[in-house]
Amino acid sequence: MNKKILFGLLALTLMTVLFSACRVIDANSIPKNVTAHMGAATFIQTQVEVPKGQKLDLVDDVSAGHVIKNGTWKGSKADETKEQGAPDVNSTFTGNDKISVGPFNTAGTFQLYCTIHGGMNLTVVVK
Ligand SMILES: [Cu+2]
Repeated sequence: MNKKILFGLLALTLMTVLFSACRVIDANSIPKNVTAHMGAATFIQTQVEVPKGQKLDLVDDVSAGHVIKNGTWKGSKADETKEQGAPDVNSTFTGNDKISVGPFNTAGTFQLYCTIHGGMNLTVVVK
């Protein structure tokens, strides 16, 4: 009789521990990456701020493709300079897709550009 009660208590304790261990995580509480959206031949916002250590989601909202790399358009010339501390970025978009770049682990200002579309620049400020 006593053994049965003891076993019951033990099972109850075990179940309490198990249930409290698998608490529900609200999807909205998970930090999301900062996003930079792309149109047909431009970045929708030309500057984004990324918290240090986080990634950046590049989102192609249209059917046009893009090739995003480190560097910037200076007039009609592409300057492929990669700043010190910048993550390697070389992402090919085929349209209506999303690629995460980074993480950006160094504070500073970093330039990204599209090799296909002249003047398509994005400034990433990492703080
Ligand atoms: Cu482009």
